[in-house]
Amino acid sequence: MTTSDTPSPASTKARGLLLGAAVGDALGAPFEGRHSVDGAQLVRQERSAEALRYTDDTALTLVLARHLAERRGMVAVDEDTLAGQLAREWRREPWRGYGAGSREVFERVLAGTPWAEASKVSFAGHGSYGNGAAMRVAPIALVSAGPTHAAELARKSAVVTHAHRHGQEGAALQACAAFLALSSDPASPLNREAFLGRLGHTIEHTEWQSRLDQVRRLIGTSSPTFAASQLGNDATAVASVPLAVLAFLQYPDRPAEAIRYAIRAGGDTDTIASMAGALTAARTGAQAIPPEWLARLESASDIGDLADTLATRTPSSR
Ligand code: R7I
Ligand code: MG
Ligand code: MG
Repeated sequence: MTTSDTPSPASTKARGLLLGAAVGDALGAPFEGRHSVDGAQLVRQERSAEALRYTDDTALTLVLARHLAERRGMVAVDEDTLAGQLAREWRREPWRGYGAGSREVFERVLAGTPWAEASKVSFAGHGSYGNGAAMRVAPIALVSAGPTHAAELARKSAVVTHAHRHGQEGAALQACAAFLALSSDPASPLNREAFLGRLGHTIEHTEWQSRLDQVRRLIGTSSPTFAASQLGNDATAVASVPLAVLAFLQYPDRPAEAIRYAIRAGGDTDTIASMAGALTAARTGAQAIPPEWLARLESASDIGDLADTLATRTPSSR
């Protein structure tokens, strides 16, 4: 906050990024795993007076955000420290709906196995290509000097749990997208073509390039369920991060609509809505998130304070 208590633009955007992630996660959580979600079900969830509880997506996003906030003046991501912090968060609140592969990694890390070994044990020894590294990565954008740097830091933060290349590339794509969203000017229309071009330039893997081409073709009229049928909507990185990017590109100036689009697509609703919410509200700022959602969100005030701390952090050079 500034001295006059008016949030600075950087604070408003940082708050948007973290609160957008948390509120998307919490709104999407009850629908995780559904084939699709109809409008009436979503309206009931939106109008309920119940508290919005977040899941593992936000719990680990906050761990990474605190990790970055603590490391002012140091290398932005320290893998050994981060692996322990993530694992301890799982042990503190294991009921938040963690993926099986991540649970296995955390158990081993807490038992003393180095993360480089622990992260390779699951899935027949090649490690996870789940979306667990992408779902937590958005705060990296707040300390990055540019989109390539965001992707590099994202891969460093991902490798401690996701040894498979696709798990890491998913995180790199989401972090790069978050950086671009955060640094875009909400007063001017988003240049979607330039946005996708920059993502494609940073994430070079051919599988991801073809997903970005599909996203480009789906922008416009495609319904959430059709988009999910083309891009996937499950808990793997390659079949979830592109759909979140599409939700953002459909509604870059309306976080609530981007979150609704992601949830209506079904599948991994908490995670895809969380990633879409982080991107959209990083561009617009937190004031564009419906205040009645934030009023119901668990720990919203603490999340906002953490965002303020990160907003004052200058980009890391490493
Ligand atoms: O990546 P991860 O932490 O999962 C995050 C998801 C989000 O939806 C959260 O909301 C939470 O519900 O979990 O956990 P992993 O178990 O490593 O990966 C997620 C899922 O991706 C796995 O449960 C598998 O279904 C799938 N998956 C794989 N399937 C086959 N082979 C990930 N890696 C593989 C693989 O190598
Ligand atoms: Mg979850
Ligand atoms: Mg999920």
